[in-house]
Parts: sequence; structure tokens; C-alpha cells
Amino acid sequence: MVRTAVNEGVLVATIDNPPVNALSADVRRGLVEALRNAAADPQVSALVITSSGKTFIAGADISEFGKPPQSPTFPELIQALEESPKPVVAAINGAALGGGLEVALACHARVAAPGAKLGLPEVKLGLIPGAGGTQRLPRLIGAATAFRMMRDGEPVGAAAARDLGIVDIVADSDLLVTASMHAREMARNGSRPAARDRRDRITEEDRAAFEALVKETARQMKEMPNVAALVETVRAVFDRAFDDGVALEREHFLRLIEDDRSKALRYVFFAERETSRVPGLSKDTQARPLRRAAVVGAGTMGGGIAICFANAGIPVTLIETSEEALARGIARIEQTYDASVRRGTLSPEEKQRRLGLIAGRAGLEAAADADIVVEAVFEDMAVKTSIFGDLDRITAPGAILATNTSYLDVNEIAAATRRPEDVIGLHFFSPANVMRLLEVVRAERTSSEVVATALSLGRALGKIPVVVGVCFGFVGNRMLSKRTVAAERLLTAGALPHEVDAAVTDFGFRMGPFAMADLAGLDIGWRTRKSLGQKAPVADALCEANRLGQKAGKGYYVYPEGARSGERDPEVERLIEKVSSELGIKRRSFTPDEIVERLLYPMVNEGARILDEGIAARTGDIDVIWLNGYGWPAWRGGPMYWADQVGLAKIADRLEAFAAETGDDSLRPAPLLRRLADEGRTFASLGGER
Ligand code: T1G
Repeated sequence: MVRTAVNEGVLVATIDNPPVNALSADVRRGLVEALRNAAADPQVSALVITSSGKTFIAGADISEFGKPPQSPTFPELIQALEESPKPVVAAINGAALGGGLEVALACHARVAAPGAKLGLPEVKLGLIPGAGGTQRLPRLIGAATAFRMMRDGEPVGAAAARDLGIVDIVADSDLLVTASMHAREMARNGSRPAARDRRDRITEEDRAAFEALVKETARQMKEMPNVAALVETVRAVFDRAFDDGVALEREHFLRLIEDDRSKALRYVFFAERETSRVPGLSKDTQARPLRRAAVVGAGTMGGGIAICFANAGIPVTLIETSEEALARGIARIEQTYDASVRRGTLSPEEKQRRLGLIAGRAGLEAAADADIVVEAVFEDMAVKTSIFGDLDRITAPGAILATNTSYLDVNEIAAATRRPEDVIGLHFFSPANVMRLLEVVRAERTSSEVVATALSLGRALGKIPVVVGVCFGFVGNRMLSKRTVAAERLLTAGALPHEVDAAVTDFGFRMGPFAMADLAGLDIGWRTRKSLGQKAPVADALCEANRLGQKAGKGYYVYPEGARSGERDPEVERLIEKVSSELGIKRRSFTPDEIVERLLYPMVNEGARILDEGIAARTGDIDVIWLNGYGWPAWRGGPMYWADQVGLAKIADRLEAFAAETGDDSLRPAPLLRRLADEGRTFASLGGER
């Protein structure tokens, strides 16, 4: 766990705890022992702490949270570092995050490799730094700058860390040599500066800047208790002694560790990484090299997908049927990049470089040299099967043929080719260059190598790829369709759009279902319902009245010229009441809690069916899909995690009541949900079991 070696009077302690050198109890023990040995060894004048691998220290071992703390605790390690009678230098060879950076801050100097990243991301886990970071970092770089780093949880690079005052030296040559030389120099001049003693950055100007940032943070403080705690703890830098500040930090940290939001966010952290474990797919399955891609269809989705490839540095041919359609698609891509340049998140040079990776062509023959083709034309099976038949003929053997369909049968598409083993679904979410979720739809004949290639590609594109099976709507849209039916039913039963949307945004979503429908356009759902012979009386009536959403200036809401969001429209409310009357429904009011139950329990029920059918490998995958594709609030963990907190027995009983009340048998508890409820179990208790 911690290897030590003495070299010319410097004891080098190297942490070796793969995969990311998390600060487990063993590592903490090894470091305290190295400090003790160094103090007792007259041949040792100083210490250097470093790690093996590409990460310095990824922080505390998150999997240890909630378990009884093991000695030495984190604070004991920090104290041993700072009080070491011999100077201790951190040689930061890679990411120093959370407790990893706090260890470095407790050292007397910090030397970083050029590619190192340093940050305190605890806020993303619903926590605050818990090993002195909220007190030491402000003393090194000022409270305002430190607060922003901790509030946003984003790391900084080595050079920026030096400019801020976190790092003393960026070692352009050998990190260990540089760090050891610095340690010897400190030993020679008896220097052991401690961050805790610094006061020069804590000024009235800094306090003003800090308080201004706090004002900007009001919404986050209201929504997340850890952000409020962070404000109070950093403010202590101005008003309290160091040890009091550390005590306050510790008090908040220990309370937040038990907070339900933090537990959910820690669950999400592991669930997002668990998705890469695909049943039946060996970790050693080699991905195919993808040197060039092609995207068929330069519409909103196709253009967004082409941007994903270009952003990842993969040359991509964007294919349309005509030069005019192509020109429109390329123009839309340029507009997207121009917006990033305007926001300052992309340099003009980088924009040009990425545009240079996108070659627009008319005609499918242009896909001939692609290692992977992603089809993103409209949702018509005849069109898709024709395109795949052509691509099968045009592309080289071994080229992967992917469809971006959001609900059609990928097996049927694969059957249109002579290479079903090379056909897969890559379901991007709109806007494709923004949304992190990628549903990787594994068809019956898709080979393991193609699945492995899709997973590797998804990560290269900066996505979270989740493997799902073939069914109507796969996982996300299949569950969404249940919420959509439930939302429509609430309208005819007595609720109004703004009441439903308010209940959903109060639950934690950024947008409610009706505002979302107006944004996406009501005609998409209308076309799908018509193709399936389904009815949604209110939504159909709105479409028939040409109320197609924001693009039409009105949908469930009305959008006055230039308005930033929709406003209630009495005309819509009269239309809804008329539909209820025609259906013979006596309208009644619904509480926000009832609205949430009626919308989300049917989704959870569908998730249970999806699990039972093997369309998703585990409950965590379903949660990751909803967190990254549909805006489920991360601090609630995802629909299946949330259902476990509500209690499956309660959900099953309420679903029985909904089914009886509506006569809709599909609302009856799915067999798996019923079984778990009767056994007093949770979805989480399933593990890999189905
Ligand atoms: N604890 C336990 N396991 C961890 C871990 C951690 N801190 N970080 C990563 N892992 C596991 C992860 O689950 C995965 O496992 C494997 O390592 C590779 O991770 C007191 C309280 C470091 C940038 O929030 O950001 O310190 O799936 O796929 O893409 O104030 O991991 O292989 O079995 O992400 O190369 C604060 C979390 C903790 C940093 C590397 N630290 N980690 O990214 O690998 S709280 C963090 C990361 C804390 C103190 C507080 C990233 C990474 P498996 P990976 P990667």
C-alpha cells in the first residue's frame, strides 16, 4: 500500500493502492508509519509523498463512508503530516482530489507534474471537504477563490494551481528529483511552512469578494444543505481560529455523511461506473479501432452526433441526400460552435479545427471508408432498412452499422443486412452534443466485440454508455411513455398543466412534462401515437388546434413574443375541461404528492418489467439512464433508488389502487415489484439477480 525508500536523506513514501490510490485505512496507516519512521531516523532529513499510477490520490475511499472509521482517521493523518518535525513535500504525479488534495495541503510544500489536476469535488457527493480543506485552501489562495473551487467542485491544472498559490513548483523534468531537491533545501534552511499559519490572503477585500459569491449561490444553498454548510465553514476563516474552523468543518462533514442526498449521490457515483460491467462481455474483449466515422442524416440529431465525433477528434463524414439539406446541416453545426465561441468555452481556432474534421457529402457512397456509420434519419422502418441494406453493400467488411433510432426494432434493422453481428443501436439524446447518456442497444445478433467498441466509443465521446436490450423505447423512452400517459390522465381527471409541472419541478426536475412537451414539440408524440393507433385526448386536441408547442407560440402554455417561458392559457384549460366532460369524468383537484405518485410509480413499475425481461442488466443502469437522459435529480439517486426509499410495498399498493380506479390493468404491480414488495425487499437487494 505505501512503499518507502530513503535516497540521499529523503524518505520517499509511494502510495500504491490501485486503481486510483484512494486513501483507504491501509494507506493512511502506511503514511503515518512512514512519518513516524522518518522522524526517528537520523539519516532522514525530509520526506516526499507520491503515488504510483496516473492518479496522485483520488480522495477518501468513498466505499468506506458510513462504516465505522478506522484508525488512523483522516484528521489524525493530516495532523501527523503538518506536525512532522521534518519537512514533507507532496510530489503530485496526477489527480489530487478531495482528501488527496487535503493531504497535499497539509504538507509543507507541493510540487506537481505538468499534467496533474487538483480539486475538492466533495460537493458533488453532497459533502464538503472533511480533512481541513475548507480552512487550508482559503489561507493559501484567498477565501473567495477557494470557495468557488469547492462550490463548483471542478479541478484546476498544475500551472493554474501554481498561479493561484496551491502548488509551489510545476516540475517540467523529473517530478521526484525536483521534489526531493526541494525537500532537502527546506531541511537545510529549516523551513516547514504550514498552510494553517498563513493570514496574508485573508483580507477585507477577500471577504467582500467571498460574500458577493455567496449571494450568487443562494439557489444552490437553498437546494443543497452541503453548499450552505460550505458557506458557513469557509466564512469561519475570517471570524474564527484555525482549529475552531476545522472543528466546524468536521461537525458539518459528519452530519452530511448521514444525509440522504449525499447517500444518493454516492450511490450515483458507483452506479455510473458499474454500467461498464456488461453481463456476458469480458473486460478483455477488444474494441475495434475507429479511424473514421460517417453520420447519415444532417438533421438536429445527425448534426449533433457529428459534433460529438469532431469534438473527440474523430474525422466524420456527414451524409445527406442533397447539397441543400447538407448545407442546412453544416450551417446548424457552425451555429452550435459559434455559440460556444461566444460563450468563451471554445476558441475560434479550435472551432475551425473541429469543423475541419467534418466533411459534408451527398449520397451514401461517401460512407465507403467509414469504420462506423451512425444512421440518424427519421423514425421510419422502411427508410432505415433500405439505408442499412445500402450501407451493407457500400461499407467495408467489419465496418459497424449503428442506428440512432429511439424506439424501433434494431433486430429488424439488422436483418436488412448480411452483417447483423456488426449492427447495433446508438441512441443519443437531444441535443446529442450535450446530453451525456448513450443507450447502447444490443440486438440479438450484435457481437460482443461490437458492443465493446460501442462502449469504448461512448466513453471517447464523453458519454455515459449504458447497454440495453431491444424493446419498444428500450429503457428510457419506454418508462417515459408511462409518465406521459399518466400526465395526460391527470389532466382529464382534474389537474392543470401548471399544477403538474410545478409538482415535478418541486420534486427536483428542471422542467415538468408539459413544459418539456412544448419545448420538444407536440407533433412528435402525435405522429407516434397515430402510427400506433393510440389516443391522448388532450394532446391530440391541442395538435388539431395547431398548438404544437413553443415553435407554434402555443401548446400547453402560450408563449408571448420574447417570453422566456410559457404562461397559463385559459383557452387550454377550457379545452381540457371540455375533454373531461366529453369523457364523462368529474374533475377533482390533486395534491403535489398525489401528482408525483401518479406520474412516477407507473415509471418504476415499468422499470421492474424492464429488469424482469433483461432489457437492463441492473437497477443502477436504469437510474443512470434517467439521471443522464431525462434530468432525474441526482440527489434523489434515480427512479429505482428512489422507489426503494419510498418503499416497494407502498408503491405496489398505490398502483393497485390506480389500476382499480382507472380500469387500466397495466398499472397493476409488475410481478417483480409485487414479489419484492411481498418479501419486504428492495430493488437494490437484487444485485445481479433477476
Ligand atoms: N473512492 C473509492 N473508489 C474510487 C474513488 C474513491 N474516491 N475514485 C474512484 N474510485 C474507483 C471507481 O469506482 C472505479 O472503480 C475506479 O476507481 C476507477 O474510477 C475527506 C471525504 C480519480 C478522476 O470525488 O473523480 O475525499 O469501477 O472509472 O475515469 O474531504 O475516479 O473500476 O471498480 O472514475 O480514471 C473525493 C472521485 C472523495 C474523486 C479517476 N474524491 N474519483 O477517473 O476512473 S470524498 C472524488 C474520480 C473525500 C475528503 C472527502 C475519478 C478519477 P471500478 P474511474 P477515471
